[in-house]
Amino acid sequence: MCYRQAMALPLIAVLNGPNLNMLGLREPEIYSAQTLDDLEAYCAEAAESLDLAIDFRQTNGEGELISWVQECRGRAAGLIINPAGYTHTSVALMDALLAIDLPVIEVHLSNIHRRESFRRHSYASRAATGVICGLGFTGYRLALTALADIVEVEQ
Ligand code: CA2
Repeated sequence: MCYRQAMALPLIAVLNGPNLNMLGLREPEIYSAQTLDDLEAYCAEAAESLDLAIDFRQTNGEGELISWVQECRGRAAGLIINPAGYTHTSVALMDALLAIDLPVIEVHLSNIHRRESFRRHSYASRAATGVICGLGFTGYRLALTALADIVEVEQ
């Protein structure tokens, strides 16, 4: 066993907000023809290649999403979040993200700047270290890559 394997891998929480459980079932031209399970498998494979562990979750509830963000404190090394519709509405989620003192990458499957004007504003972005949008599943892999770099520098 190599030295790296003997150590606990940094944990990255990958949190997904409302309606992302519908991935692959509707609007494939905007989001993806692949499902949320496919996205989880894609992230797990990317994380393994980067020596990261992930905790991948989806919820339709704002309160549950906020509780999961709070749980990251002291548990995770970083957070990837696609807040979905709460991106554009939730001051409470923004406050939770600001409070955890962790690197946060905000990811959107679609390019929120090419769509309706209400999607251009993100409360979550005020708390994000970085934002990736419009690249589909690839955005999650890029977010994991960025966090692998950030976490390594912090160690
Ligand atoms: O592009 C993204 O990832 C979004 O966060 C997705 C949200 C949307 O409200 C944001 O503006 C951008 C919507 C998630 C809904 O996902 C669905 C997937 C398939 C079918 C229906 C909804």
